[in-house]
Amino acid sequence: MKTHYLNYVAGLSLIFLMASCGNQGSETSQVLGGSAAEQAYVAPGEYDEFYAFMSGGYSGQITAYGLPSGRLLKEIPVFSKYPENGYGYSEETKAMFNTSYGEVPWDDSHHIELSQKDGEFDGRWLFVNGNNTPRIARVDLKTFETVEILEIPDVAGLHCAPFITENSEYLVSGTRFSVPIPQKDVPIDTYKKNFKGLINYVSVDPEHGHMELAFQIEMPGFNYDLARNGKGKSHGWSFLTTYNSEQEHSLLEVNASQKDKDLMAVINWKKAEQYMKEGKFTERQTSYFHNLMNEETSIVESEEKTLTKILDPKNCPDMVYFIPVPKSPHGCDVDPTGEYIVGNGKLSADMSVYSFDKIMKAIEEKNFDGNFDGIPIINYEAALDGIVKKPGLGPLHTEFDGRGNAYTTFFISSEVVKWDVESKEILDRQPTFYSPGHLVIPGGETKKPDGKYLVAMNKITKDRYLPTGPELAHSAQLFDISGDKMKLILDFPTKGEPHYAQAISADKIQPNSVKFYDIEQNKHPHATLGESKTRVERDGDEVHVYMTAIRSHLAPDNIEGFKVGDKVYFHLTNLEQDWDVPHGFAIQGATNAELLVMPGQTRTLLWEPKKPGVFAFYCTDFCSALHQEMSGYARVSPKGSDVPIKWGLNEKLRENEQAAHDFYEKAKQNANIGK
Ligand code: K7E
Ligand code: CUA
Repeated sequence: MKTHYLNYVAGLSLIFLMASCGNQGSETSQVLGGSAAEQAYVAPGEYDEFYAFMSGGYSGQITAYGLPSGRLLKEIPVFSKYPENGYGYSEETKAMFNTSYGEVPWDDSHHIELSQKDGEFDGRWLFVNGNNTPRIARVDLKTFETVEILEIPDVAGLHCAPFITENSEYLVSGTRFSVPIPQKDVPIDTYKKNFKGLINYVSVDPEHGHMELAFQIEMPGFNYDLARNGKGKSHGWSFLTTYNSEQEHSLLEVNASQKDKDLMAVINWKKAEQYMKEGKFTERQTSYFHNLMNEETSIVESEEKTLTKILDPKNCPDMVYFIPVPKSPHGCDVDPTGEYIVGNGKLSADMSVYSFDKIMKAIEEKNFDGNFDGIPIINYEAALDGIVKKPGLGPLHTEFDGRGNAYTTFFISSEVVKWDVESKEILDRQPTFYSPGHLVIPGGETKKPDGKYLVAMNKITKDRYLPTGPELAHSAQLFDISGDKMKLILDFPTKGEPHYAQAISADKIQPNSVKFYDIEQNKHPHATLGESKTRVERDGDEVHVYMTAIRSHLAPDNIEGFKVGDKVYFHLTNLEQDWDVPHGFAIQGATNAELLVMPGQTRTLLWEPKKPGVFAFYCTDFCSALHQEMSGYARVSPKGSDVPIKWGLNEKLRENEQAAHDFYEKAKQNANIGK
């Protein structure tokens, strides 16, 4: 969000600084009476009504909160490696970070999109963008795990992403920075001649959710900022705000704010589909990665793709239009009926609301004001439904309550403003503390919002929480919007910097939540499906340890014969078939991470012993009363030593599978060991 901040001209920044330093804390303590606290109170043992999924901004991750309590339920790692559970460090998940730039272990994520069916959330998947290395990720909401990441080629900064269509047909995105396409070594001041934009359509497989780059539309070299797709009557259309129609390449905060209006791109994607079918595209060689978790093995498979299909508006009439929007727009939001499209100009005093019917009529009547690179510019007045006059300063994002009202955040004047979509009349305004970016109403961008709560995600929190050094907690503020006036009922800190969030009724997710992975379905090639199959195998310098975990021991727990310079792969299978019994694995000298293995799952940690000795390993998750006993030893001998590979658990160390088998057969008879 600092980028937004920098975009404001100096004068407005000053206003903003003054506004946010005011001592407004005392005001809220009055507002927050006992009844407000009660509204956000979820008693111990009770569940929240909604899940809220917040992007982590520069953390690259997603966090899941309960609403209305604001309780943090989970951090879901997506674009950044996560040593807490080994995501991105385990051999199975490393490939999730493959890109055309090599391994990229972090990113900046802004926009969450839940999958939709008929314009409503269906609770199946969660999509989020990677901003810096342009990518879109998919999280499976049955497991809250990132299962797929698709890179988008030839774009720079995938901020404008991933916006979903009403049946999850496509995720629409646009390039934030225009660049030479294909990339080439040219002087930066040849921007106008050489730099181009792309709008990307990624299809989503309706059954499995798999993403595929369907086509890209070549666009003028602007900055594509945010988008929404039509719904209901406007289904089949996309609306994208852009800035820098000046096509400047330096000091954008001044140079990209010269014109009174920028342009909103309006795309008829059904038409684009038709042109694709007719073969009106060109193909270009490129490079991008598609990383997908194989559901059977639970291993990420990574594939480099080399071809993309491009539609050029010049060869595809009636597919792309522009509409003038107020200066330096940000959010672009479509109301639940699909009729109204709100364009927020950050530097404009007013907000423009467009009518889909009027846009269609203007197109039909060719009511255009010239064109940009051959793309018709629809007459502003002809497309306009009305203007929200003087709503506040620095409008960013708008959501809807399904009762005909819109709610817009104002970054500079630090408030949420409620207004009537049809009459454009302002109905209420409530201060936020301070400088909100996005806001979210559960289902607030769908056809059926659940207009009970609103969460404003704030950028500045001075004086709201105990200090935590130079960086203060980011903050969300929960409003009750069920009445005429919005009512602030809760502050809660957030992780990273949330940009967008989406919230969904818990009953769409809770019943499908997976309790454990079925071990019978575990097709991991290094899975160990039973303690009797545990073993250690050497293959040159590589050693594979087929290890299992069940309360409260790791098997084998004594291993000898490792040598300095070996690459040791610990393939740990968690044999539990019970809810919430992960086992962990850590070994001294490991320089990557620890593992957290879910019940029924197999995960692999690479350990490269550097010196001789005996090293302890243990379970890192306090899994039972005897968790502290869940440990073992690995003996490392010098390079070139002839100490043989041997392993065991409560037995004389053995060297081969037959010995293992015999041991466990006997053990079973004695019923000492379960599996
Ligand atoms: Cu307004 Cu990146 Cu959607 Cu930040 S963005 S707030
Ligand atoms: Cu398993 Cu602690």
